[in-house]
Amino acid sequence: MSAKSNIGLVGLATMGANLARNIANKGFHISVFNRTTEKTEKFIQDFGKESGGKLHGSKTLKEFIASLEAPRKIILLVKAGQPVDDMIAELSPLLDKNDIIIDCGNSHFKDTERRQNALASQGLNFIGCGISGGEEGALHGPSLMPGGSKAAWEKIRPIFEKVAAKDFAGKPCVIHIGDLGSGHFVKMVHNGIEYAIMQILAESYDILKNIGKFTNPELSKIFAGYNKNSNLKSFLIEITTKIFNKKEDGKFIIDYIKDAAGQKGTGKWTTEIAHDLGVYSPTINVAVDARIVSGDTKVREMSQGMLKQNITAKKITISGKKNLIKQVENALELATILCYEQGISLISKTSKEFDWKLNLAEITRIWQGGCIIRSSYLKDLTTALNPANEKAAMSAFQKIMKTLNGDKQKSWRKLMSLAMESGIPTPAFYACLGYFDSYAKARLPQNLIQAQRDFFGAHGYERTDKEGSFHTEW
Ligand code: 2AM
Repeated sequence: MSAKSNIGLVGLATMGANLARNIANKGFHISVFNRTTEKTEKFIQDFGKESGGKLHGSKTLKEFIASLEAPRKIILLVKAGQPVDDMIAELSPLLDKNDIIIDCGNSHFKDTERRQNALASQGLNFIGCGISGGEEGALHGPSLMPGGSKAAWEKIRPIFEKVAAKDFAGKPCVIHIGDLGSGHFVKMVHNGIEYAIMQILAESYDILKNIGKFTNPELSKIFAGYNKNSNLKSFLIEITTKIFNKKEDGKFIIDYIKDAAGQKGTGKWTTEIAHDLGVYSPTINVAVDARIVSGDTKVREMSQGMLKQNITAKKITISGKKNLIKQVENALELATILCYEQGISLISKTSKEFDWKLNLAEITRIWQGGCIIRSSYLKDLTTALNPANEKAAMSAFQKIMKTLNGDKQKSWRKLMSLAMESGIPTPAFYACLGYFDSYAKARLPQNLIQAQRDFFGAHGYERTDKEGSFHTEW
């Protein structure tokens, strides 16, 4: 190759390989490097032709660095954690001032800030870029959430804007999120919302399967119906309809998948920062817990015989089944809105705390395409969060409030009673309703907690009828 590549990428696992192909398909020359050289060779063998000669494999890091135009732009897609630090340590001595490393892995935003500081002292730029959309997104257009130096962003912008998915209006699903670790932070909260929505979908499945007695093909049809609702139409529901229909060797795969859900940490990190900053995000907390208990298989198997659910099973009628489908739809619709709300509140509070000045409307806009939580509801949410058009924002906000406050809420409450009576655990649905009910009350019962704290620890309390701090000899 005579001319130099526009960008480089290190790490050719599925996400890295697909992102590299996407970049080449968009017309950019890209050099790739992988620790295990055979993977690089196979990658070029498999996809070099499709790229029209735009993918260039390097056997050594030196060769890789030499193949890149200045300032060098290097995407890292190696395993999160120590491998990122290892790669940075190997790369940085070979780089020149103003070169840019872009970590597209799921790194903790505090790690990103540590790396940014370390590299800044060497005159190097480090961008922490969240990427969502899974393998398909990486290949055809992900949602990209880069954070770090604005000047460095401007250098990668032409490539990233071409590579990203498109929003509802056809604009790229990427913006400069903000300074420091804000890009990885926003991606982390995106994943927190993803955890919450996936959990309410799993609980909906449980209710429909075990109370409604619906079969897998029926479940697929029900979820396809939900996907016609403009507040629910989403990637997650779309894939759910496909999952229920998928057979292997004549068997529905869903019935044979073990129920222990995996997690890589972004959900837990979201709950940690929410607790640190005092942001109420109960559904994200519960979703993380639900994965934990799902993995506690042995204990559940042991306790199943001991813990007897004292319930009277009711037979469901045809009209009861129809009603149940609607109730679950209503519950899902309102709970989903509240899942997004919890994530947005966390981003908003963190932005203020760290003085990041994040643009909430733009953040939800870039989630409209490519990413796992893309959903048609994000159109209204983006409009509601955009202060630039006050009238439209107010109208979108009122529309959302009307949905939350209307008859669907009553239907959701009835469903929760039914789930409780039937012994179906729906902690994420309860958490969403608890979130709503807590904010719907100007006065909560924690006056009692304050009294108890003062009783046993003389912690003092404030009063509603006079100023100051008080203590009672109880
Ligand atoms: P490998 O193919 O040589 O294992 C996901 O694991 C990607 O991260 C893979 O491309 C993997 O390279 C790479 N990776 C994991 N640990 C790494 C490390 N310590 N240094 C460099 N690359 C690493």
